[in-house]
Amino acid sequence: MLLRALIWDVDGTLADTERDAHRPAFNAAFAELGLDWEWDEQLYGELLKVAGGVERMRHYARTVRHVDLPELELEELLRQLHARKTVLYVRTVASGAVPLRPGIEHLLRQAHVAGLHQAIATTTTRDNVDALLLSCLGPGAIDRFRVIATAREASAKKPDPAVYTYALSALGLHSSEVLAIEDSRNGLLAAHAAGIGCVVTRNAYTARDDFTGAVAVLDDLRLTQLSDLVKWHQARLDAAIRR
Ligand code: XBP
Ligand code: MG
Repeated sequence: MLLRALIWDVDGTLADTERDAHRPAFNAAFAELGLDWEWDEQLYGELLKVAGGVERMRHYARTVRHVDLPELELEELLRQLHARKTVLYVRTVASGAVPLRPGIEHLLRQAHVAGLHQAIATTTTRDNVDALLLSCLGPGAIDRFRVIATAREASAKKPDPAVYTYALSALGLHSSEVLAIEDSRNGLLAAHAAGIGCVVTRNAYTARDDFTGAVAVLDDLRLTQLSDLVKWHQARLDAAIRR
């Protein structure tokens, strides 16, 4: 099967958003709502094992801070915190503070020139994706992606495959015609559970994750060409046929 589309993860893959954009936005929202919660860089790295901002805060509240609010009250607090955190995150990204990771822009361009479809599959919030694409790639960038699948389209977060199965059906493609690009074990597991091969571009938070089964594991994509992605995709399909 020919490679017909690339499906990009966002946080940690397109840009290093977590430590210096999501994390401070969570902390600022906590402070604004009068909470004494604060996530330092190390703690945040541990909390990243829980995908999804609301889910991450819920996990922290219940299992680290032992918050014993009734469920409805906690959910309302989390809703308010997350709405505010999203506003603060979008503001940071819109200021231009978060660049794309090395190699991303040229791969996006090569894929576009080669006629591949581009899609996004992320657990983050749609406003965050729009802000990042606009800030890093300019007006019109959003239209370069045929499908943008976010927490809005798939409420079950990675490693659940829901966001990938949504992206596949919106693209109208089979899993053997696409390649995912991810930075984390949760992302890799989500892609695999949807039957999709996955290239991993690690970052400081995910460098020690277990990426068994990835078609390639790299520290960044600065030296990666579209021809490499095509080659890895084909090698995966050939290996599947031999099995
Ligand atoms: C990363 C996530 C998100 C972000 C925070 O998603 O798990 O939860 O950390 O964003 P991905 P929200 O790697 O799939 O892009 O607060 O909007 O959830
Ligand atoms: Mg990610």
